[in-house]
Amino acid sequence: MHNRVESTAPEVDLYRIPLQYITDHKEGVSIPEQVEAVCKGGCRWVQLRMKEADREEFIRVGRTVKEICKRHGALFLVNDNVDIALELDADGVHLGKEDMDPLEARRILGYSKIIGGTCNTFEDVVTRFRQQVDYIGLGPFTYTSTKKRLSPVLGLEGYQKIMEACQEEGIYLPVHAIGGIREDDIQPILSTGVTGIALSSLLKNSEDITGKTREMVEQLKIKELPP
Ligand code: TZP
Ligand code: MG
Repeated sequence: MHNRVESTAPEVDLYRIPLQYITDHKEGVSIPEQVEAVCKGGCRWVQLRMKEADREEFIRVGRTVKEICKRHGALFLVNDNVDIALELDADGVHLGKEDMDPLEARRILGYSKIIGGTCNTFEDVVTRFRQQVDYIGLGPFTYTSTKKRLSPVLGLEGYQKIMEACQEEGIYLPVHAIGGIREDDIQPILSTGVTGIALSSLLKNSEDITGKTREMVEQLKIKELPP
């Protein structure tokens, strides 16, 4: 089931891009190499997340990643930092709870950019919806070492409850499940009404990043959406 409304970023229908790749440090596979590999596998949404990088390095890597995304027709979003998203003219920014208020980010980046926000509870979803984000990352599904200071895990039941509450309250927006997601989790998670999946370690740690991405794209192939 897909919940569908117009995105505030008018050019893109985010419901049609159900796989997001989130970069992470990996020995032996640079971030541009990761991005090239997932894009070759059909991923069309990349979030550049570099928790350890300073501004200069983020921008340097960001320029290369943006170029790769552009060549593949993939969205390029920046994690946390509105100022860097602006400097790189990224397609958007993903904001955590400690980051800038999405309404302020919107004022700075404008209406053509995509603004996403992190949520862990239904109350978070209500807050983000009122802040007019274009999509939310809802998680973590289960434990993951990719993120420090992890919020309580949701499990399938958590997604079920939150997605039901969204429907009851008429809250419709693209929702990407995130955190510790493996191949076999995708269909059960989608059955709760979640509209997409954000992956980092499953793809990054695969021996064949492109092949694994292709498999995930296939699993996430969207069916015809209602008008
Ligand atoms: N927020 C919650 S989990 C996560 C972020 C950014 C990273 C993705 O997790 P995983 O388990 O590596 O796919
Ligand atoms: Mg953040």
